[in-house]
Amino acid sequence: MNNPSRIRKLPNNAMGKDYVIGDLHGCFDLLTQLLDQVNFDTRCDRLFSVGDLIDRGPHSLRCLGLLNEPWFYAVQGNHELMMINFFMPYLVTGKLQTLDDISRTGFLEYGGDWVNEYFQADRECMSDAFNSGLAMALDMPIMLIVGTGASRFHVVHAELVTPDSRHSGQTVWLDCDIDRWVAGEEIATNTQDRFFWGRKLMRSTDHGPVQQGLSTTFCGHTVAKNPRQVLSHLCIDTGAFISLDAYDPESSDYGLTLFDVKNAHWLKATYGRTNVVVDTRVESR
Ligand SMILES: [Mn+2]
Repeated sequence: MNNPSRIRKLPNNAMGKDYVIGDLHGCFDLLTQLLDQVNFDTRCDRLFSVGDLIDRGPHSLRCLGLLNEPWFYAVQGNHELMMINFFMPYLVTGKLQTLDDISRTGFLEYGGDWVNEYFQADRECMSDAFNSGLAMALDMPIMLIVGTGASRFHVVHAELVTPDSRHSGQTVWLDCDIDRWVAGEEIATNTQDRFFWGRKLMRSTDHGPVQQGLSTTFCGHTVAKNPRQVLSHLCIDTGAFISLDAYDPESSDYGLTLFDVKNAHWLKATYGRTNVVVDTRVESR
């Protein structure tokens, strides 16, 4: 799956502000709340997403529709990847007899069952609205590089950890590695897998020494109550969909996090709470 164009480069934002949003998972209304709170200006501000727009929450297709907006930039998450793999036979043939997971991708079990609503059994296909969402998901990059020099930052779904860190002594990929991929060097499959699925950094307390040379890298994928930083990775998945869980006594500690890149502060919106929590603390390990 080598395709260097799947790393997208964007210039600095000279006009407005840049924000990064954690795993949306269909929680469109929490996003609206956050954008209202910061007076997000669609004419000059930009919103970057760490991926996983879909599954588990109530408005997956609306979240995918954000990809139509000129101010919205998202990387593919493992949930988009699972959806694409699930629908791959359909993408090839254009026909869909059932929604059974014949390729065993796990997509329906891990929150993808919302797609049932858009399955048109009589036409043996998905609805047009769904098809356009799926087409946009296919076109998402796997990494964003935003800005240059000191203001450069990256967006990736899970992590930029090297697969052979134990032997090479290099834990994370550096800006110079990423620049080589942009220039056309092949990205190995086991490297790309970690962009989508890796949890080494966020789960580990023994992550090796800090390595200079990796710009701030926003990621999601691994849930905790608040944003936290490990090496140059800043994980902002704070479990938006968990705040929907009425049976979890701690559900209101979770929510959707919006990170203001320049001012390094963040806001969290939670189902069941009317106020948006504003905070600056980022746990660092
Ligand atoms: Mn996720």
